[in-house]
Amino acid sequence: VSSPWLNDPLNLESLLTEEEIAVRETARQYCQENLLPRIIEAQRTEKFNSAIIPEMGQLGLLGPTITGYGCAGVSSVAYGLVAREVERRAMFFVKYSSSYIMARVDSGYRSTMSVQSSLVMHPINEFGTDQQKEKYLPRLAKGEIIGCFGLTEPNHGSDPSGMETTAEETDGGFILNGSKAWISNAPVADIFVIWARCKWDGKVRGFVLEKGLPGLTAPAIKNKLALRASLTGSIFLDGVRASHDALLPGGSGLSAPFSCLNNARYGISWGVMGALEDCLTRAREYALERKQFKRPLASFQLVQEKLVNAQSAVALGLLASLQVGRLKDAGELAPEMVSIVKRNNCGAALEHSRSVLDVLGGNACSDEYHIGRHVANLQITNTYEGTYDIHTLILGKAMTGIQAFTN
Ligand code: TGC
Ligand code: FAD
Repeated sequence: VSSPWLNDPLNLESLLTEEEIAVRETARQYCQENLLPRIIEAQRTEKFNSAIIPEMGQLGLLGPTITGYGCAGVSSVAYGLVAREVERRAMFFVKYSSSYIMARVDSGYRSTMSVQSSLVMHPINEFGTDQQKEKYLPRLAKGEIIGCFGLTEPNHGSDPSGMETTAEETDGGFILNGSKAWISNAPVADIFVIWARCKWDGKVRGFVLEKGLPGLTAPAIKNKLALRASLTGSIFLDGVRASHDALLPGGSGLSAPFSCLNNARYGISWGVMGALEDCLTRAREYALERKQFKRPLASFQLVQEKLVNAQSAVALGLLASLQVGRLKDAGELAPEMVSIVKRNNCGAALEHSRSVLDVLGGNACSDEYHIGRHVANLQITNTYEGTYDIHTLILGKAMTGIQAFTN
């Protein structure tokens, strides 16, 4: 059973421009042809495929909202649609043997891509000098080099204001000391956007450090339970000497890294809806095929409720992200809008993927059924870029004027 309504119950498609649909189609084709065949092996072996970033670069999927420097200059909605494609199944069906299988991909691939676009290219474009932009953006856009974003530290995750990493000025530039934890792309990064507290005025600033600087190391964190298709690492800065050119001069204070998070959080709100769409499609198909008590699972009311709840969450979540994207492109974005969609969509994706996993019964245990992989990933998408609870408190503060982060 298939119909356009199943894939797009509230006709999101009718709200997209031709250009956005074209970008989405490019991403979809790439994801199905190039990412899909790689995901099971990446999940099992935790091996990062270094071809992926240049492939995405060739298609203009990196830093796509930036104008110039070889970037595509498309809308924030187009960027969101790409994030969704990278995590979701394709809407078209792939004929395989005698049945049709659904194509699907992974939050880990989206993570790799969104760090490059929102957390590395964005701060360089926003806070960098012309020289830094010319030097890094075209190569990042092509995927010739890969970047990472180091904000979180071993002792400071939800509360980056306690940051211990420092930068001090010396004759030839700066010396950085400290460490970062759980940093996507770090083990393979060519450049590191590092946020450090500057000793001369106590303010947080960003620095672009290049791989190979003495004292800079980024070991991988192995044996992760989630996001196994993307690489995550620690970063150690032991008296790293950087030249004056490393400083991103256009932003100081925590608002600089936080403004980068607005972009990435927005993209995640689309991406996780893609992952939930994949879970939903698989659970629905399974429920139609599998029989117990001489009836398809799909005929049981309790199973139908799980599917309906997940479908409604996807349909509403996508429309909310679309609206935030439109406001972003119109220059009318407030960070609280991003908190609403990041919190709502990540929370809903985790809740409903977990619920439809039950439909698989014992097969939930097999990686070939994929939903369990998404559930593990969605636990982390609900955590990084501000946990669900931290976004609750951001919104609680906005609603009441009272901050509830500390006493
Ligand atoms: P607070 O006093 O509220 O704010 C400090 C300054 O920052 C400004 N600000 C923002 N500016 C732009 N956008 C936002 N979203 C902003 N939020 C705050 C604020 O106006 C103020 O500016 P100014 O000029 O007055 O100085 O700061 P706080 O220390 O009380 O922070 C509160 C809190 C909890 C909201 C913040 O610490 C927070 O967001 N915590 C969560 C940390 C987080 O999200 N970390 C993410 C790390 S990166 C990551 O996870 C990447 S995963 C990527 C992947 O693999 O896909
Ligand atoms: P903690 O801050 O210790 O929080 C633990 C729990 O306490 C959470 O449930 C939290 O909601 C709760 N809590 C904390 N404070 C409060 C409070 N005031 N009130 C109520 N509850 C509270 N970071 C980067 O900088 N760059 C990256 O590229 C990056 N990639 C990541 C990739 C992966 C795979 C993972 C797992 C993490 C990544 N992170 C990255 C780090 C991520 O942003 C942090 O894990 C996240 O911000 C939470 O911080 P924490 O892990 O220190 O948890």
